[in-house]
Amino acid sequence: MSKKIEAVFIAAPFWSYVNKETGEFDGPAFTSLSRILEHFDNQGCVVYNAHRREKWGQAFMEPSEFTPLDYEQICASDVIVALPGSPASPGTHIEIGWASANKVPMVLILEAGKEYAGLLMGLDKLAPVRTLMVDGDLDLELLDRAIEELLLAASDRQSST
Ligand code: 5HM
Repeated sequence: MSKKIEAVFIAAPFWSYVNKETGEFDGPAFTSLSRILEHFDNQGCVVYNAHRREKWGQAFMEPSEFTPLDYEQICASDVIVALPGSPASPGTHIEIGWASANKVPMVLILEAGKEYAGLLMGLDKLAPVRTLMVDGDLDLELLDRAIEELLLAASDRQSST
């Protein structure tokens, strides 16, 4: 039987997607991120996400506020879905480090044909990580399946200790 997710954290590039002159958030990034957020909203779980919390850049929090908050929310999540960005989002890479160090199950979403840090590609060797290579729209069924596998593996690990 599949385990229900109670809380998910969605990490993705933020600062670089906000136009500093107009304050507008990047249109295509808004569409693809909103699709992921709504997917988890529809599952009835708690969805932690800075972009929505900070009104897509209209209400940026201070680093002294969002840094401990993001860390706590990642550690309180059953799973983190992370889009590291290429060019790399510095904040998302820090969050990926926090999640992997705390063994929070994680799905990495990478875009085909883009360059990523070698450390991302090897992360599944030290933490519960599944990587989805995406060409076009993210397949939400594949995302759910990756999460299900991660949670199943995590509960197997727990029951064997
Ligand atoms: O460096 P960048 O802004 O791309 O980092 C994005 C990640 O940092 C997001 O996943 C978000 O959780 C966090 N973040 C935040 O919580 C980032 C910013 C802006 O730098 C912010 N709040 N205001």
